[in-house]
Amino acid sequence: MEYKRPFGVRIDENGVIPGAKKLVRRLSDMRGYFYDEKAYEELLKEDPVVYEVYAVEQEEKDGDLNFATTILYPGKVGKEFFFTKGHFHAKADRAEIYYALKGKGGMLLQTPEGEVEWVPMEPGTVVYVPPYWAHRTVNTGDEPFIFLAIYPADAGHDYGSIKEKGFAKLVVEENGEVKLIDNPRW
Ligand code: M6P
Ligand code: ZN
Repeated sequence: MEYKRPFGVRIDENGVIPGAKKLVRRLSDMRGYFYDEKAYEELLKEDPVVYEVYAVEQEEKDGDLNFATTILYPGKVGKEFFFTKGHFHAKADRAEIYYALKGKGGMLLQTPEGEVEWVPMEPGTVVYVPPYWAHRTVNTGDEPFIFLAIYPADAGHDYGSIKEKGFAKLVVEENGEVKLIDNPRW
């Protein structure tokens, strides 16, 4: 049998994994995701980077694992905090683990029926994403929110329904506080 080789990598202080595949998501890559369309068009003139992902991925085989860091920048569209697109897994029963490294934020999770959970995250927080739950991370602070995710190599991403309707809750700032409010579009 031909064995794959083990390795170790060090995540640097900015959340970068050396040698990993880099993905950049700008605001223009997220049309339709934020509630306040006017604020979206306004900020689009600057088209800021919303987040970057450094992924170390294996072939999509049962039993193997991928891992990735995400650097989610601070910012808001209107009163809604910057977030990652969010997804179900293409193989919906695949779970995932997140480990917060830097900054402040949280995870929005949602079942296919629209039941929502919010899990606050700070450095050291481990979040268990159970099978079947869609997941999106949100930066509620004013510095980059950086975390590591570990997920089955065959999990895949299913963006479909989240892209259309979003999550049932929006994470917003109101009077200087972080609040979860109903998504009027849901
Ligand atoms: C984490 C993992 C990745 C995911 C990334 C960005 O690093 O869950 O699989 O791609 O976050 O999230 P999204 O794909 O929803 O934009
Ligand atoms: Zn995932």
